[in-house]
Amino acid sequence: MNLDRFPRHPLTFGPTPIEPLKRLSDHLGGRVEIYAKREDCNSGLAFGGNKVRKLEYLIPEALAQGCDTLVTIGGVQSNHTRQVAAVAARLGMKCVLVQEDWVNWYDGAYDRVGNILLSRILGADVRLVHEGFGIEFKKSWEQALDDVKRAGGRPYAIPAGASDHPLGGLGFVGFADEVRSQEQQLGFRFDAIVVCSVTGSTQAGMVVGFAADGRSRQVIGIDASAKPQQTRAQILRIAQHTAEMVELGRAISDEDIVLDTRYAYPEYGIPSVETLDAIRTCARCEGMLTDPVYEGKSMQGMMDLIRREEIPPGARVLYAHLGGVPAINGYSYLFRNG
Ligand code: 5PA
Repeated sequence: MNLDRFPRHPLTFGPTPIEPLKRLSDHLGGRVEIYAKREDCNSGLAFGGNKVRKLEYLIPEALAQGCDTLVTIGGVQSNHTRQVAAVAARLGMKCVLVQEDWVNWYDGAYDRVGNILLSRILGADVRLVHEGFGIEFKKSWEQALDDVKRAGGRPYAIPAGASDHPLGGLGFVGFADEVRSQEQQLGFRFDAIVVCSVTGSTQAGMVVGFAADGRSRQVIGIDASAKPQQTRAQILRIAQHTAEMVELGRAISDEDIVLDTRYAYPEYGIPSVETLDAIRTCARCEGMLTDPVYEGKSMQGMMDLIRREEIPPGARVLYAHLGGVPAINGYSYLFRNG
């Protein structure tokens, strides 16, 4: 496998820490050891998160092509768009963000707090578009790219979640390499890696990276899209393409992908009672915050898999914390009593 031949523009602090979640492990019966890898603390760029790690591999291409404007898309409370806005600011580029109505949530300040607030402060041109959830290429995004071109700019096109892009899977191949060297220091290997999936390149990169030592099926994706067929197909497609790019040495097939579809209910962007319980439990055991859209659902999934012993006693579990906490400001009513 060869990741080093791809140029990387450093935007993160470096390898992210792995820390034990001792009190959460005890709370769940003490039969498994839970650790968290803190991608949520990976960068000083507007709170960081999983997209910054992916963008490290896209930005060299944007710079090489002489682009002056990053153009991307997400929901109103997208973490991805906020991270693209911060990266554009750091690089002295312009940024156009298409923010669609991906989530049926009507908190009064939803489009003024959290991620979208930060993106506006970061100087992005934020465009609200009334279209529903979908991880495919959207007309609104293509329109924004055309607008930049017509105005004489040079746009660099970043699809939703920086996923369906030839370089989108590389960042999380690097994540797996990083975990492997941290495992050497820790003196053990993780039996399961839990990751939240929506646009798919986070899990796809991990699947390829962990396939290198036979652990693709130990990457447990927790779907948060509530459209799991689309997400699963996208994970597979990105993983297959990424495996070829990094010369994994074997093809990735559908059997390499584990995507648990039990926790995305009631729909994308809306937490269930169980999601809220998981957010509170993790916060109160560990002081570690998760959000109602993504990490709250993967936290809920991990806790349930441990309780059901589908993650068996004795296992060491790595929870990939991918960021996303700023969105919690858009859900304040749910937490008005804590
Ligand atoms: C997101 C995505 P993937 O999209 O790579 O599958 O990652 C899922 C995910 N956790 C997990 C957090 C905190 C995330 O932000 N966010 C999207 C966004 O627009 O923010 C791409 C959907």
